[in-house]
Amino acid sequence: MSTIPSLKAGSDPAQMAKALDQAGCLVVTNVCEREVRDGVEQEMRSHLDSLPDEWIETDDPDAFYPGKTRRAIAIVERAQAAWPLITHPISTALCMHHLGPHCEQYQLHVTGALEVAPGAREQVLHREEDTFPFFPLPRPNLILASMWAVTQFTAQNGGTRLVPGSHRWDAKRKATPDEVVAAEMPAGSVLYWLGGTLHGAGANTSAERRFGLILTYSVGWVRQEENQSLSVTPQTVAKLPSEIKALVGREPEGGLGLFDPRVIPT
Ligand SMILES: O=C(O)CCC(=O)C(=O)O
Repeated sequence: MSTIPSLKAGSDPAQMAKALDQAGCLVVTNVCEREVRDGVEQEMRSHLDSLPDEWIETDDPDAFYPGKTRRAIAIVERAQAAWPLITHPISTALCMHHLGPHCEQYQLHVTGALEVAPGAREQVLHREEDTFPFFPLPRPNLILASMWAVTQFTAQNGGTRLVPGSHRWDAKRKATPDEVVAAEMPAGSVLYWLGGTLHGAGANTSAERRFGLILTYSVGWVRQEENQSLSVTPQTVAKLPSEIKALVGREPEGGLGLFDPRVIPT
């Protein structure tokens, strides 16, 4: 039976990086205060609740997101409560370890609130790096993903399912049922996984909803999955702490991403 390593917030960052490297996934508990979680939920609520009913009630079996799943992106713009999580020291240390050696500046790749309601089926297993299909598996590591547990994550309520070790697999190897494990974690924990690790939301067979905040990071020289230039308004950019400004693509990556600040002041 595969397992997902789990460490407490105060653990040695080198131990966290090693565990993540080995298993391709890692849970860290006791990281996010209730106040921050409530803030994220409050700021994202109206964006989730205003999604068209037919998006939520229709379940196309081929769709990437199952029915009864609400998803709203643009977290930098919409949820200031999440800003400290974007640059949380644990995420920063893991990004520096897993992405830092391969780029000058890593960046935010996709941000979103993901709510899995009772009755949702499981999501197809996939790799974050499947959007870069041009390299054979196992691909070079280009992405680090995090999922902040705003509510608790359980095997019953749609907790993310992962396949530990699959970041090292070639394309021929398929996961067997006993290799797929649900990340079970109390609210306030964070799950990390590498861009090559197979994962997907679980089915929600419980009576409670599962609410997670996904924040992924990529090396600065690939195109971001979420177009941050169109997701963050210039008014919000002006208010951003410098570390987040760099992550939304307001810093050149080597010779890439040039701009003239007289066109749109940064
Ligand atoms: O909701 C989850 O647990 C996983 C979400 C996911 O894999 C995705 O959005 O790509």
